[in-house]
Amino acid sequence: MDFEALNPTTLAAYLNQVPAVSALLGQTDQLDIVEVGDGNLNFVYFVSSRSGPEKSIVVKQALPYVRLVGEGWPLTRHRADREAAALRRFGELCPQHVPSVYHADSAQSLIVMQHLSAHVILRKGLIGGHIYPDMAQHLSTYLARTLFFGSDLFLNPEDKRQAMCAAINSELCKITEDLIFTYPFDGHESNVLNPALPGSLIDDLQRNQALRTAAAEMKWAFMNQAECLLHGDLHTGSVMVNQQETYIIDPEFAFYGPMGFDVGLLLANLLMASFSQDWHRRSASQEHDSYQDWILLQVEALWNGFSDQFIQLWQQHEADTASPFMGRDPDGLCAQAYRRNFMQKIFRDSLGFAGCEMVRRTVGLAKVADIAGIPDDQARARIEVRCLQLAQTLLLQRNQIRNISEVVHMARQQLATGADHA
Ligand code: SR1
Ligand code: MG
Repeated sequence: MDFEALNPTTLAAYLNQVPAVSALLGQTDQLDIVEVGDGNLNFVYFVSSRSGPEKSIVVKQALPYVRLVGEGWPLTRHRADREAAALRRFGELCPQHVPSVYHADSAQSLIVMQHLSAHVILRKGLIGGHIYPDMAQHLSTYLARTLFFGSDLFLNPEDKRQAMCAAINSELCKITEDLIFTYPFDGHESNVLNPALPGSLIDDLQRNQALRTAAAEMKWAFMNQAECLLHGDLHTGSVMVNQQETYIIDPEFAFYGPMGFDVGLLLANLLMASFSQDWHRRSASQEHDSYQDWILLQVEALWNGFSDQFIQLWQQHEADTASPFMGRDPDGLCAQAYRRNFMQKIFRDSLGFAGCEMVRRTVGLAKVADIAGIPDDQARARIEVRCLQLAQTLLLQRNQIRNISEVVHMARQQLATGADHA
């Protein structure tokens, strides 16, 4: 069957032919199908059986363009293959935090997967002021397992090179190179600026040599540090949660890149979520100070949990195989020093990537609902200023900042004093 952009009617006919779907939903000619996608790229359908609505699946289809912009921004459907492969790989490495894939059809650029019907998008949950007690721990486990087991610290290097070639995702990497690392800093016409943002801050993004250099260094790292298979777009809109569980969805940007990119995007989106509570607190007329700080505590817990688990996996693997990455090391002290430096490098990269993500979500094309959803330009600008100031600090001081507590301390300082420009 040639590629066809499906709609609820044609999708029902299609799903009727898929044995894996029949096995899950039973009588598949009685389906309720609703398009629910609110992402920037693809179309997403919830599909349930009319006779048993508790039986449901998600269908995601990539069309040959960017949904956010329409047919004026063509994009091949290759990303659906990348996403299906990444979901399967991450599902092997961390099944408790990755939705199951039931069926993938490369010709239709379509994936049928587990419907997380009892979960919400983390970004929405955070905007709503909800606490998820295990979320940071779950995310750190996902990061530690996918990043460690996907790297040369664990894989046979030949296998890793082969996997890397198979995972090339050039078009989507180019989107990231442009939208995160280039356009926000060069005043590109696709940027979207809040008119209430002070011009001096925007000028600084374009003219501050140290800042531009730092952003270019992060772009270079993104393009050249093929350390392991990444999710590639790990913001809080790519996470689904409830009080007990956490799932990581939407890895269509997956590619072999620097570990700190996945970590940094999550850190940045949590920091922006915390800053945005200035408004959500006010608009809801609630006292949310401790909630704002709860999010900052998740920033700390996420990094510390990731770092501890990554090192544990590494030590355990080397103990099990008696084959240390660096070669024989009788008292283990050299390996210990190497591990310390290795984690420090991921930390610095994470801060640099977090800074770029915070800049692009503030001045670039693709926003975050936590902040973009604030209707009052002045109130939004006060939060955007904080984002830009912290982002600059992270980019410029990433090699001096010693630990995640310092980052959280800086964020708290921003919350106390940082909005004077707006
Ligand atoms: C046109 S795509 C814009 C953004 O949406 C995706 O979720 C990625 O974050 C990308 O940068
Ligand atoms: Mg996405």
